[in-house]
Amino acid sequence: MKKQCYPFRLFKLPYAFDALEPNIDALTMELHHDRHLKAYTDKLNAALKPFPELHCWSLERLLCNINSLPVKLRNDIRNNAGGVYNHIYYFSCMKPNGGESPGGSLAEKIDQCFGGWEHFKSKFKENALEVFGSGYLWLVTDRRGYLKILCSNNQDSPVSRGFCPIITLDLWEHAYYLKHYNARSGYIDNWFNVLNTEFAEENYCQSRA
Ligand code: MN3
Repeated sequence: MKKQCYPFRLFKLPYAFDALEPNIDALTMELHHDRHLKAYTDKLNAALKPFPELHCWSLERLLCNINSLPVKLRNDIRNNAGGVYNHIYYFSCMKPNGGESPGGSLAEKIDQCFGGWEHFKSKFKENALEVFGSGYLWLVTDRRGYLKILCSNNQDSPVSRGFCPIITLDLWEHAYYLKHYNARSGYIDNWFNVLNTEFAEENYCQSRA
Protein backbone atom coordinates (compact mmCIF):
# COMPACT_ATOMS: atom_id res chain seq x y z
CA MET A 1 0.00 0.00 0.00
CA LYS A 2 1.32 3.44 -0.94
CA LYS A 3 2.32 5.52 2.09
CA GLN A 4 0.65 8.89 2.39
CA CYS A 5 0.01 11.34 5.19
CA TYR A 6 -2.12 14.35 6.16
CA PRO A 7 -4.13 15.65 4.40
CA PHE A 8 -5.24 12.20 3.28
CA ARG A 9 -6.78 12.19 -0.18
CA LEU A 10 -9.77 10.03 -1.05
CA PHE A 11 -8.35 6.74 -2.36
CA LYS A 12 -8.87 6.41 -6.11
CA LEU A 13 -10.53 3.12 -7.06
CA PRO A 14 -8.29 1.24 -9.53
CA TYR A 15 -11.38 0.22 -11.59
CA ALA A 16 -14.81 1.62 -12.51
CA PHE A 17 -17.79 1.30 -10.14
CA ASP A 18 -19.42 -1.23 -12.49
CA ALA A 19 -16.22 -3.18 -13.23
CA LEU A 20 -17.00 -5.92 -10.70
CA GLU A 21 -20.54 -6.59 -11.99
CA PRO A 22 -22.34 -8.93 -11.59
CA ASN A 23 -20.40 -9.98 -8.49
CA ILE A 24 -20.41 -6.62 -6.74
CA ASP A 25 -23.02 -4.17 -8.08
CA ALA A 26 -22.11 -0.67 -9.27
CA LEU A 27 -24.40 1.22 -6.86
CA THR A 28 -22.95 -0.57 -3.83
CA MET A 29 -19.43 0.24 -5.04
CA GLU A 30 -20.29 3.89 -5.63
CA LEU A 31 -21.92 4.37 -2.22
CA HIS A 32 -19.23 2.38 -0.46
CA HIS A 33 -16.44 4.45 -2.00
CA ASP A 34 -17.97 7.91 -2.45
CA ARG A 35 -19.93 8.03 0.81
CA HIS A 36 -18.48 5.57 3.33
CA LEU A 37 -14.77 5.83 2.51
CA LYS A 38 -15.06 9.57 1.87
CA ALA A 39 -16.64 10.07 5.30
CA TYR A 40 -13.79 8.21 7.02
CA THR A 41 -11.21 10.21 5.04
CA ASP A 42 -12.84 13.57 5.87
CA LYS A 43 -13.23 12.70 9.56
CA LEU A 44 -9.62 11.53 9.78
CA ASN A 45 -8.37 14.83 8.32
CA ALA A 46 -10.63 16.84 10.63
CA ALA A 47 -9.38 14.92 13.67
CA LEU A 48 -5.72 15.39 12.73
CA LYS A 49 -6.00 19.07 11.78
CA PRO A 50 -5.23 20.43 15.29
CA PHE A 51 -2.18 18.13 15.66
CA PRO A 52 0.51 19.42 13.23
CA GLU A 53 3.13 17.17 14.88
CA LEU A 54 1.24 14.18 13.40
CA HIS A 55 0.89 15.57 9.87
CA CYS A 56 3.83 13.56 8.56
CA TRP A 57 2.57 10.27 10.06
CA SER A 58 1.37 7.55 7.68
CA LEU A 59 -1.81 5.54 8.29
CA GLU A 60 0.31 2.57 9.35
CA ARG A 61 2.31 4.63 11.82
CA LEU A 62 -0.87 6.10 13.33
CA LEU A 63 -2.51 2.68 13.61
CA CYS A 64 0.55 0.99 15.08
CA ASN A 65 0.95 3.64 17.79
CA ILE A 66 -2.63 4.39 18.90
CA ASN A 67 -1.74 4.11 22.58
CA SER A 68 0.97 6.74 22.36
CA LEU A 69 -1.32 9.32 20.73
CA PRO A 70 -3.12 12.08 22.69
CA VAL A 71 -5.96 10.37 24.59
CA LYS A 72 -8.73 12.41 22.99
CA LEU A 73 -7.47 11.45 19.52
CA ARG A 74 -7.28 7.68 20.01
CA ASN A 75 -10.89 6.75 19.19
CA ASP A 76 -10.90 8.99 16.12
CA ILE A 77 -7.74 7.33 14.85
CA ARG A 78 -8.93 3.81 15.63
CA ASN A 79 -12.23 4.43 13.80
CA ASN A 80 -11.23 6.77 10.98
CA ALA A 81 -7.61 5.88 10.18
CA GLY A 82 -8.81 2.28 10.55
CA GLY A 83 -11.79 3.02 8.28
CA VAL A 84 -9.51 4.49 5.60
CA TYR A 85 -6.84 1.78 5.85
CA ASN A 86 -9.27 -1.14 5.93
CA HIS A 87 -11.30 0.16 2.99
CA ILE A 88 -8.21 0.80 0.84
CA TYR A 89 -7.20 -2.77 1.59
CA TYR A 90 -10.65 -4.13 0.81
CA PHE A 91 -11.05 -2.23 -2.48
CA SER A 92 -7.53 -3.21 -3.56
CA CYS A 93 -8.34 -6.85 -2.84
CA MET A 94 -10.81 -6.92 -5.73
CA LYS A 95 -10.42 -6.61 -9.50
CA PRO A 96 -12.39 -7.39 -12.65
CA ASN A 97 -11.81 -10.98 -13.84
CA GLY A 98 -10.14 -11.93 -10.57
CA GLY A 99 -10.52 -15.03 -8.48
CA GLU A 100 -7.55 -17.10 -9.63
CA SER A 101 -5.95 -19.36 -7.06
CA PRO A 102 -2.61 -18.01 -5.85
CA GLY A 103 0.77 -19.29 -7.05
CA GLY A 104 4.32 -19.20 -5.79
CA SER A 105 5.24 -18.84 -2.14
CA LEU A 106 1.74 -17.80 -1.02
CA ALA A 107 0.27 -20.97 -2.54
CA GLU A 108 2.88 -23.07 -0.73
CA LYS A 109 2.16 -21.38 2.59
CA ILE A 110 -1.60 -21.82 2.14
CA ASP A 111 -1.04 -25.51 1.43
CA GLN A 112 1.04 -25.76 4.58
CA CYS A 113 -1.32 -23.80 6.87
CA PHE A 114 -4.75 -24.76 5.46
CA GLY A 115 -4.25 -27.88 3.34
CA GLY A 116 -4.85 -26.14 -0.02
CA TRP A 117 -6.68 -23.22 -1.62
CA GLU A 118 -10.14 -24.83 -1.67
CA HIS A 119 -9.82 -25.76 2.00
CA PHE A 120 -8.73 -22.25 2.81
CA LYS A 121 -11.73 -20.80 0.94
CA SER A 122 -14.25 -22.93 2.80
CA LYS A 123 -12.63 -22.17 6.16
CA PHE A 124 -12.58 -18.44 5.36
CA LYS A 125 -16.23 -18.54 4.31
CA GLU A 126 -17.23 -20.45 7.43
CA ASN A 127 -15.48 -17.82 9.58
CA ALA A 128 -16.98 -14.94 7.58
CA LEU A 129 -20.48 -16.28 8.15
CA GLU A 130 -19.82 -16.34 11.90
CA VAL A 131 -18.64 -12.73 12.23
CA PHE A 132 -21.26 -11.05 14.42
CA GLY A 133 -22.10 -7.38 13.96
CA SER A 134 -19.91 -5.10 11.85
CA GLY A 135 -16.36 -6.09 11.09
CA TYR A 136 -13.90 -7.59 8.66
CA LEU A 137 -12.35 -10.97 8.09
CA TRP A 138 -8.66 -10.99 7.21
CA LEU A 139 -5.96 -13.33 6.08
CA VAL A 140 -2.80 -12.11 7.82
CA THR A 141 0.68 -13.27 8.69
CA ASP A 142 1.74 -13.23 12.32
CA ARG A 143 5.19 -12.30 13.66
CA ARG A 144 6.49 -15.83 13.04
CA GLY A 145 5.32 -15.73 9.41
CA TYR A 146 2.34 -18.09 9.81
CA LEU A 147 -0.90 -17.41 7.99
CA LYS A 148 -3.97 -16.84 10.16
CA ILE A 149 -7.62 -16.04 9.56
CA LEU A 150 -8.50 -13.15 11.83
CA CYS A 151 -11.69 -11.21 12.58
CA SER A 152 -11.66 -7.51 13.48
CA ASN A 153 -14.60 -5.56 14.91
CA ASN A 154 -15.87 -2.19 13.73
CA GLN A 155 -12.92 -0.42 12.03
CA ASP A 156 -10.17 -1.93 14.19
CA SER A 157 -7.20 -2.88 12.07
CA PRO A 158 -4.94 -5.92 12.51
CA VAL A 159 -1.85 -3.74 11.86
CA SER A 160 -2.50 -2.21 15.30
CA ARG A 161 -2.01 -5.71 16.71
CA GLY A 162 1.22 -6.39 14.84
CA PHE A 163 -0.18 -8.54 12.00
CA CYS A 164 0.56 -8.09 8.29
CA PRO A 165 -2.64 -8.10 6.19
CA ILE A 166 -2.76 -10.26 3.05
CA ILE A 167 -6.45 -9.91 2.10
CA THR A 168 -9.61 -8.57 3.73
CA LEU A 169 -13.35 -8.96 3.34
CA ASP A 170 -15.60 -6.10 4.52
CA LEU A 171 -18.54 -7.68 6.37
CA TRP A 172 -20.42 -4.50 7.24
CA GLU A 173 -23.90 -4.78 5.74
CA HIS A 174 -23.31 -1.70 3.55
CA ALA A 175 -20.88 -3.88 1.54
CA TYR A 176 -23.63 -6.22 0.32
CA TYR A 177 -27.12 -5.25 1.50
CA LEU A 178 -28.41 -3.70 -1.76
CA LYS A 179 -27.76 -6.86 -3.75
CA HIS A 180 -27.87 -9.64 -1.20
CA TYR A 181 -30.04 -8.10 1.56
CA ASN A 182 -29.09 -10.02 4.72
CA ALA A 183 -27.80 -13.11 2.88
CA ARG A 184 -24.07 -12.92 3.47
CA SER A 185 -23.23 -16.28 1.89
CA GLY A 186 -23.78 -15.15 -1.72
CA TYR A 187 -21.71 -12.03 -1.11
CA ILE A 188 -18.77 -14.08 0.14
CA ASP A 189 -18.90 -16.36 -2.93
CA ASN A 190 -19.12 -13.33 -5.23
CA TRP A 191 -16.20 -11.65 -3.48
CA PHE A 192 -14.02 -14.70 -4.08
CA ASN A 193 -14.89 -14.43 -7.80
CA VAL A 194 -13.27 -10.98 -7.97
CA LEU A 195 -10.36 -11.57 -5.60
CA ASN A 196 -7.19 -9.76 -6.70
CA THR A 197 -4.79 -12.64 -6.26
CA GLU A 198 -1.69 -10.66 -7.34
CA PHE A 199 -2.39 -8.13 -4.59
CA ALA A 200 -2.47 -10.98 -2.05
CA GLU A 201 0.77 -12.44 -3.42
CA GLU A 202 2.52 -9.04 -3.26
CA ASN A 203 1.38 -8.51 0.32
CA TYR A 204 2.61 -11.94 1.29
CA CYS A 205 6.04 -11.31 -0.28
CA GLN A 206 6.29 -7.93 1.49
CA SER A 207 5.35 -9.50 4.82
CA ARG A 208 8.40 -11.74 4.50
CA ALA A 209 10.81 -8.97 3.45
MN1 MN3 B 1 -17.17 -0.75 4.35
